[in-house]
Amino acid sequence: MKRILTIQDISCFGKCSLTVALPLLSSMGIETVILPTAVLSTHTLFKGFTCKDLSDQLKPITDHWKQEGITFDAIYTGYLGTEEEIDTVIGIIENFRDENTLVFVDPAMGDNGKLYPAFNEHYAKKNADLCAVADIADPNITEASFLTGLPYQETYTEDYVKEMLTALAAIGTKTPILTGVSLGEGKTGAMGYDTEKKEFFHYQNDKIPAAYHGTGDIFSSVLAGAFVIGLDRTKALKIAADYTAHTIAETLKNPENPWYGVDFEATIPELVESLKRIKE
Ligand code: PXL
Repeated sequence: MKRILTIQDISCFGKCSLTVALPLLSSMGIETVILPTAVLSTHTLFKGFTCKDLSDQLKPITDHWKQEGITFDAIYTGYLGTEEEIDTVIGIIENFRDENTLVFVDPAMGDNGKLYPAFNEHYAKKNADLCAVADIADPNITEASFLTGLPYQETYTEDYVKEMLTALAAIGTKTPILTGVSLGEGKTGAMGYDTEKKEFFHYQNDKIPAAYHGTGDIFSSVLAGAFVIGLDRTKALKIAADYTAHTIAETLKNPENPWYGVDFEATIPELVESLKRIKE
């Protein structure tokens, strides 16, 4: 069984980061080791959230793993808290990576042209150091614009997306994948750039007219998992994008329609089924 380490916060309530990554990766048949960077009462889009930073625990925990000889097929990072923490996480990656380790970075820090409340531009720029050591990094357009310094655009051409991907590659990411990319009316999906083969690739499905919090974490968790189990990039993008779209559609049917996160629990059986089909 493949083993992944995921490093992100625990938002106790709110369906994001570790409370999403752990069940999704486990359901994909991957042993999932967690390293919580902080414990928050809710994610930061609620007012008055509490936050206990766990940065000082990261080194003792990972030192213990080293002593035990624990290794990982992949390391997947998500929402982190501070610039110092980014440096600590880069150190952990360097300490545990070998030539076969897949390093997947979701530089989760903003959406819709804005940073999340806990962050400033300096923190955003610091995330470029983390993307520089990534095999795959999957920012949305907002995050990519803070990482590269290119202007954020709500409406854009395919050339803009390619320029953004080229700028992300220049930071050092081997395969940047830009998420939330629409390449046509009523469509959404992702586009990536393979720096080794010098090839762009993309996947689009129908856009569902609804926006929920936490969908980025769902997409990243399934995409990271898909790469870990060895799917090629076309299948990996398809399964992550289709699962996210399907989950949003199911959430829309829920009369309570929670704004704070999607009903990914309801769609896990379909994820497992579609994984079986796509592997055949
Ligand atoms: O979904 C990304 C995320 C993860 N963790 C925390 C957040 C957010 C987005 O707001 O606040 C704590």
